[in-house]
Amino acid sequence: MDHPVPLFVLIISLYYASVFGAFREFSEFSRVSSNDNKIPTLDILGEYEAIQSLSECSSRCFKRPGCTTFFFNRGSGKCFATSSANGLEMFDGFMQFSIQTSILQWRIFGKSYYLLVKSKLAILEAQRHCLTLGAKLVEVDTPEENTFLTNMAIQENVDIHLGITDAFVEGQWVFLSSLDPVPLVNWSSRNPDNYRNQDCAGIAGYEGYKWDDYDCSSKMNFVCERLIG
Ligand SMILES: [Ca+2]
Ligand SMILES: [Ca+2]
Repeated sequence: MDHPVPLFVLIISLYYASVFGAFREFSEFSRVSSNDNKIPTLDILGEYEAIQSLSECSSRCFKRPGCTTFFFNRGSGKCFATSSANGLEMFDGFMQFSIQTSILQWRIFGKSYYLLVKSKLAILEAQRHCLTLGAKLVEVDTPEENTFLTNMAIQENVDIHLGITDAFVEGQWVFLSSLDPVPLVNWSSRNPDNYRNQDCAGIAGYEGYKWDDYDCSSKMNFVCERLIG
């Protein structure tokens, strides 16, 4: 039996590191060097003091719906989150960063933001990618959330990973981030079949958008989930 338990332990510790380390790994933005030493005067969504790092400033912006760009002054620790770069004024020490448009497609449902990532990765890489966004691989808590995700998969014509595994105890499905038991399932009629030790799962178009368990090295599209707040 080839169980990828160490990988999952790694994922979980990475997840907690991201929660307590306040989003160290944001990388989905780029510098707009033509706007060095300027600050915005319009469309400001948040103005923050005593910000320790660029990633902390970026996470303030990521948490504000509508934020597309932010301005950070490393020296003074001041950070502006804005929805535009309108009405710029000169102010020494600031740099502007623009968030990549792919990151702006977060959808709101219930208490979370959801981002469909249209790139096929194995579950470990998918979880890593979500972590860099201050999020986790989507974990379904309610039937309503499952319906929301199923509809997303149907509309976008994709299969998506779910943040669950039974790698620890065969047949006992738990959330990747907490190891708590999965409270509801939506398996297709012939799954989970654990064919050749399948310990990861997702919403599968080829199973009528019900859940299928599959090998953890399977590459699929995926959804990152981030709590609002
Ligand atoms: Ca299994
Ligand atoms: Ca299966």
